[in-house]
Amino acid sequence: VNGAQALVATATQAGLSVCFANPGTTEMPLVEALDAEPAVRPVLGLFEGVVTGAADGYARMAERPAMTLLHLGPGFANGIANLHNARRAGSPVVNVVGDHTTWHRPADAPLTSDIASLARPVSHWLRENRTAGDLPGDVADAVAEACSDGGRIATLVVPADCQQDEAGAPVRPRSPRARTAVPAETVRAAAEALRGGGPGVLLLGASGLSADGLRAAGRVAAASGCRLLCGKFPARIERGGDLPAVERLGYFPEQAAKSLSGAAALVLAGERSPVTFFGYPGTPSSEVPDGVAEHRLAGPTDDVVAALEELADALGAPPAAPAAPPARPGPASGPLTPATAGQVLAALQPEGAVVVDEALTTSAPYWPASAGAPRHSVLTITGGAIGQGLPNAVGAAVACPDRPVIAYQADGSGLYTAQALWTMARESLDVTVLVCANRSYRILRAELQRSGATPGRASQTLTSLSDPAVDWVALAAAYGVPARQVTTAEEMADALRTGLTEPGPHLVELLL
Ligand SMILES: Cc1ncc(C[n+]2csc(CCOP(=O)(O)OP(=O)(O)O)c2C)c(N)n1
Ligand SMILES: [Mg+2]
Repeated sequence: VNGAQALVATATQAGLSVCFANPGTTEMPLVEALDAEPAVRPVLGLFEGVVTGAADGYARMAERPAMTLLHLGPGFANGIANLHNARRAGSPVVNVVGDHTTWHRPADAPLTSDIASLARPVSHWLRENRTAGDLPGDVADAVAEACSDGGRIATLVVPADCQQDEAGAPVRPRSPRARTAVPAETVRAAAEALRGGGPGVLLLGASGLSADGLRAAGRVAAASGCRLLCGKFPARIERGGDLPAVERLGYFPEQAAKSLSGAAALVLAGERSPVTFFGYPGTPSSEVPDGVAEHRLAGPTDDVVAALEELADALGAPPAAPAAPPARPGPASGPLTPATAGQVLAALQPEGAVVVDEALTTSAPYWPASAGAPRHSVLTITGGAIGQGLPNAVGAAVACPDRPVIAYQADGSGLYTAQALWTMARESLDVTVLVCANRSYRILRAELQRSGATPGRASQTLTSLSDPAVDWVALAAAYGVPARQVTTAEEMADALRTGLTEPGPHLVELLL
């Protein structure tokens, strides 16, 4: 077997079954090796941001890594923004980056670059493979690293000759490091803090937002009276049905302050201590109000679920009881606004839906409206690098072929990685894309307004998406996705029902 065949066999044995790819000449031996391995599904992305964002969405839903296949430094660089989101999400991802044949590097051919320097900031683990003989072991290490601590980004650079040369046999899977157990005294301290008398807040993140984590958190809330919150942009949260409802920390500093005000104790369970999204003059970075005692029960890479269960036990909480779901909104009518659009989606999303929320300024009213929807998962833009939504939806649909995926998608952000629509069509993915066409970078206008600036020509030009307006129906059609534009809540409901009923991808342009 050559290096490429040993790489694919080693990865397959370790449980990888999907390769999101945009290959070039230096990856051709790997493409040939995939030809001979039916257990791995090859999925083409037409831009590397689609490839890496799909791997992130896949990892969040499958809870195991996909492989990405990327072309040298420039190909990797195109995928960095969504690897940044994946790193922030704690998603397991195995990047395989082809490089020039080792003896060709000194020739400084056009595609030569410093791949390691590009990869390091978004990779928890990075290795440059040197020989075909090392390759199976390097791959086994990469997969184990990606699966460690709940999820990490592992990047392996593989020269073309190492893919072609004779390698040894594939290597058996290596054990990942488990999430770190939380010490008993840390649990005791958190219990003490929540028992302390004043109102408590339990701020949940990472695996604390899984169904098991939420049920344990519900027990903690029942025993202590604390409120349940999650961070601004959770990687994945289970919601709806009989799960305890969780408030989401507000985006702007004053909204976050409101969420946390009045708390006597703040216990972090899988979430970092909250900070403002940007540095606003006169506003401290930390969002923890003065006088609130902060306790870290568990960090994102810890075993948050076990820590929450132990905390509930320490508080003497009874076993988890199903929460009474809040009311689900009825149908909306009239013009489309963030409120009516969110209401329509919350009213119609089916049981088991995966909602990828990159709707930015349109999505706020959707969150409370959907608390009473049937059980579903929500994925959000963890690292703030826009262009995550459509690729995440691709990956989620590949990971969960039996669940409907709904991409609630802001228009400007959607245009960063619109090529993902083609992959949805190519792979017949069951995704309904709801594009929130406000035809502007609306959030940037809000930020400009907050800063007190008087908008001038540049502010207008650099935040407008009209003139010409993007024709999403034509754009979707060009990528092979049937689409429709709607202007009222009733039309949106009709188009959403069609998208959810018919197989394959659909796009609905919501004219807001
Ligand atoms: C990779 C990247 N580039 C640029 C930005 C800056 N940015 C943040 S939001 C935004 C525009 C968002 O507009 P849209 O997606 O239409 O959402 P809306 O604000 O209209 O709801 C931009 C350009 C970013 N966050 N990430
Ligand atoms: Mg917009």
